[in-house]
Amino acid sequence: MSDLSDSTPSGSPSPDDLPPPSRPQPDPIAAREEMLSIYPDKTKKKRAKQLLVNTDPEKPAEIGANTRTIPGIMTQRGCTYAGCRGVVIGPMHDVLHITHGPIGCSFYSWQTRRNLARPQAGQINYLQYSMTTDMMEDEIIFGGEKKLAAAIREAYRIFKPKAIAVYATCPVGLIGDDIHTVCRLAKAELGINVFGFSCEGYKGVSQSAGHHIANNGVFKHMVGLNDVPDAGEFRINVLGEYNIGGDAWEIDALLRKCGIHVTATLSGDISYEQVTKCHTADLNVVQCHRSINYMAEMMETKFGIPWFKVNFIGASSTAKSLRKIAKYFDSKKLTDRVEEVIAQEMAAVRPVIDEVKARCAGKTAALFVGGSRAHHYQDLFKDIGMTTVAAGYEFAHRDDYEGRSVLSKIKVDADSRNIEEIHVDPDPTRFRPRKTSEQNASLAADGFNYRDYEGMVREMKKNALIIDDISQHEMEKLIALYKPDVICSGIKEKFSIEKSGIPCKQLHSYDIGGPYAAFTGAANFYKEIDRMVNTQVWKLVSPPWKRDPQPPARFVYQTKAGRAETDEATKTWKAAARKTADAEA
Ligand code: CFM
Repeated sequence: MSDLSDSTPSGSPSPDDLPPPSRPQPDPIAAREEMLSIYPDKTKKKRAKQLLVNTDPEKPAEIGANTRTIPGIMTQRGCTYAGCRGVVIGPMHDVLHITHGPIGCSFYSWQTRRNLARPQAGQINYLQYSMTTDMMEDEIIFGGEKKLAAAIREAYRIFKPKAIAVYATCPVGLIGDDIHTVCRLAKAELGINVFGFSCEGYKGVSQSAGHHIANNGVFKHMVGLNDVPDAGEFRINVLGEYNIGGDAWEIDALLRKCGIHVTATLSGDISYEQVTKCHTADLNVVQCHRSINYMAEMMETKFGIPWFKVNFIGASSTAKSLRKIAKYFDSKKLTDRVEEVIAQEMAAVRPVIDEVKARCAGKTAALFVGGSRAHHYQDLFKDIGMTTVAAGYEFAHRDDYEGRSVLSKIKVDADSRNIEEIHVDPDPTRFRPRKTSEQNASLAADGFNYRDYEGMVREMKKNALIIDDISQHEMEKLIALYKPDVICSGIKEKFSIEKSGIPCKQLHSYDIGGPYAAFTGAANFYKEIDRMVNTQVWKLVSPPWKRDPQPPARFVYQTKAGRAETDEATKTWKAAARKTADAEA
């Protein structure tokens, strides 16, 4: 049964309720084999673990995730510095962010992510600036600590911020600059909060390591500095929401309409002050589990704030999330208000769904992005009758695919051991359980779960392809074999996808679109996808490699049979090239 058929959606529709894809689908096992067939044996063995067919959604198979990308493979991933400075802390708009390193890292993290900020009156916004120590050869050879100290002083003199965060890039770790001592001394000298992050790009296998480092630093240096709670009832934090394209504003407005007060959104359009008092809230809801589950856990241990997973992407998922928050607070007033708001919002969204669904049902999508959106956005597609035939994360861990029940089984390898796990104890004076054990028991009896993330795989259709850290080669094969109606990914893949005649929706930046969160955002997304999958323009695309094909590459590692096959393909290519040349002469 589709939850969107009545006025009170309770959750996202099951993938089994979707209309069958209108185009015949390839055999997923053969498709997987074909994607893997080009790799040399060792690479193939490793990629095979990261490329699965969802044969039993109820019992997700073990997937290889959060391991190093094989050199030579074109990956979508970013670096640890990007995950720390760019993703988790970068959006804090009145913290001054200084990148300690050569100019490139700073330049490429300068307003490349659409984490919008609209500071309140009297607040300041430093996000338009890119500050760096601009390390040169001298500092690489003789050390950059003095230059960093000078940069902090200079930035303080000009801007007088409340806090300065310093980020180490690769060379800083290699030469051994001690940024933490520099920060400590600057903090004593200037009397403001100054702290550093050892988030060198190479620290982990992807930006995911940077999330963890950022969570640790924010928790150690910011959370808990201000014990004065906000006024207002039903105080929550929204964790893992970064206000891309204005999403956090949509969520905030919706919650306010319900009478729920957001103390802090970590980290979407957030001020330093909000971070310092987020431990005074009564509940943490987690939108992006991958980037911030560490913070949710640490806040629960130290301050007693429970957390659960929500999803404000998709109309039905948003309604479900609101209901769960209302259930947690156990107030008739709040529950009634939430139902009223859902009814109002759905009345506005339903006509859009009906209209769009009529044109989109049966179409297919493939999603390859980040560590949470490849999952969450499937709900938006389900709402309009579209099936996700293949999906994967860039840098998620096994729990984001298979659910948190596998957490204890995840092997700790050398790369993950590299990232500090900070030990947290209950705060001697400020630990305060938000619910009594009787209240929790009654919630549990009602089927209510805390710390609940079931992961992506359970919500995907049987036999869908799950591909972790997809390579460019696998993407090209996927396009050739599946011809999805739309692919969601990022800027690095966008143009090769579109040159293949398939529209690409960027799910990192939303291109120039958004917001897509909550009810109004969902309607925006449905309309955008309708436009993209139903336009005729993609049929007119003739990619340059069709007109001017390149000779097939012959790899040294290929087997005799494989080499013969490429030689044959080269012969065909030569003949075709000769024909074109003759025609032109
Ligand atoms: Fe979380 Fe994000 Fe994502 Fe992410 Fe990111 Fe992002 Fe993302 Mo780009 S925090 S994991 S590291 S939802 S920047 S706002 S879109 S890859 S899927």
